[in-house]
Amino acid sequence: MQPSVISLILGGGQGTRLYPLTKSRSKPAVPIAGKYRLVDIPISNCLNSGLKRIFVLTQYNSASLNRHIKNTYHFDHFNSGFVDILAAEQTPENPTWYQGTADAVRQCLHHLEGFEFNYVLILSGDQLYQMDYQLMINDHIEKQADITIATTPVNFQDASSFGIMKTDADHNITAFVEKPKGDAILEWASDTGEEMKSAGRIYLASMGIYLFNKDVLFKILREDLVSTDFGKEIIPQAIGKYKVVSYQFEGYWTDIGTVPSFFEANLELTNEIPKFNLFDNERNIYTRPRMLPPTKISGTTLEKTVIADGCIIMASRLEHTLVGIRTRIGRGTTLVNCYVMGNDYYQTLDEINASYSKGIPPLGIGERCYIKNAIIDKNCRVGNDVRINGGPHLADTDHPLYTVKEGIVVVKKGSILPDGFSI
Ligand code: ADQ
Ligand code: ADP
Repeated sequence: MQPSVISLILGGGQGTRLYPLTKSRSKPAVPIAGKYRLVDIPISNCLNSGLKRIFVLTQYNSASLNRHIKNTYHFDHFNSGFVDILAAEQTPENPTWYQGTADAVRQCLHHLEGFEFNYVLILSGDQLYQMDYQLMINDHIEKQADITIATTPVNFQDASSFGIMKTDADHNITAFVEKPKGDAILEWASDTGEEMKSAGRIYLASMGIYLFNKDVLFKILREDLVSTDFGKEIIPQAIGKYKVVSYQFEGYWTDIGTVPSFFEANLELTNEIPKFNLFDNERNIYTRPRMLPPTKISGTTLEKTVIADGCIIMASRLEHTLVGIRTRIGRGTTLVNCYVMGNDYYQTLDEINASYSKGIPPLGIGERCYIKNAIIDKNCRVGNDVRINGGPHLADTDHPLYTVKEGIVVVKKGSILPDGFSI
């Protein structure tokens, strides 16, 4: 019999690092790879690992997340699978929102009590990777661990963004520090093997993926009502008290919790052999089946470009660009290093003509535009002759229609950029 596991996906706090993509939606609902949502990644990993009881913990019970989960993840009557959203709720015992990752899990424990399970798998909602959690679960059982943390070797530069640990020869974690800074990192080098060492990846980082024995998790979170975070408090305090083990993962894994990392991970999918494989017979990434028509392209030169379903593309050139569902791009337009998220619906020809007559561009990107280094969120109306030239020369800004973060221009959802607009 398979071990009995409940999966909890941490869907995000305020989502400030992904702002403005999280301005009107919760983080798990942010669209990635042209047709998926962030939350589809951990959910698909769970389903592909045979784990079908999944809760998504989120602060904002946004309509689009609800709709996405409801329309996508259906299980038949013959199995006990479900994907349920647990939004932060005020109760007499908990008058506040989730104060951090551990607090989010603590506040949800009462929802788990009616289920039978032995292990709780805690996952981040903002990472891009494909992982068979069953291998981690088997390792946890074999090593008789109380807590297992998935780990990956990182270099000096990245080490300050992660929980870094040391292990003994049996992979027991002997010390853990959350996001060490500066020279303090140097003390945390580990023997990660010759291959990793030659790439400079000598620091063992937590992937923020935790497997707990049920009793241990309940005990820790109910005895200590003060700690709010796994990385800062719960994990460091558990070392020495419990058997905390490292499970080293060697595959592609990247954190996509910030605008630059999100942008880079999406555009990486346009490479000839992307590190994240969407073209896999065994490991599907699931999402909402939308029954969209095939994409139509005319007169466009395409270079390293991925185009989702239901688009109408007349552009002259798309380069290193990811185009999301239902996108319309007009003649003479060039996009370079762009992620266009697409639209939620089509306009009829009458609606498009009515838009023009009111001087409002229709949904999509107009004619003769030049757009570089940008994310265009959903349902934007970009007029003709619009010029966006993102890059390090632009200072970080938050304009009503767009933001700039580290040179990446993010046009906010539903923005209208009139003809000739320039950034
Ligand atoms: P971070 O990713 O910086 O580090 P955190 O911001 O706490 O940690 O987020 C972890 C996950 O929980 C994210 O998916 C986030 O969206 C979600 N989350 C945060 N606050 C939440 C809340 N209040 N309610 C619901 N979900 C929430 C963590 C670990 C590090 C580890 C990195 C790996 O602390 O040790 O190295 O993950 O990415
Ligand atoms: P996705 O198709 O990416 O999964 P959503 O789950 O947000 O996106 O669904 C598309 C949304 O667009 C739905 O809320 C739908 O009601 C909305 N929508 C459809 N047609 C229109 C329209 N003509 N005007 C405004 N919104 C629309």
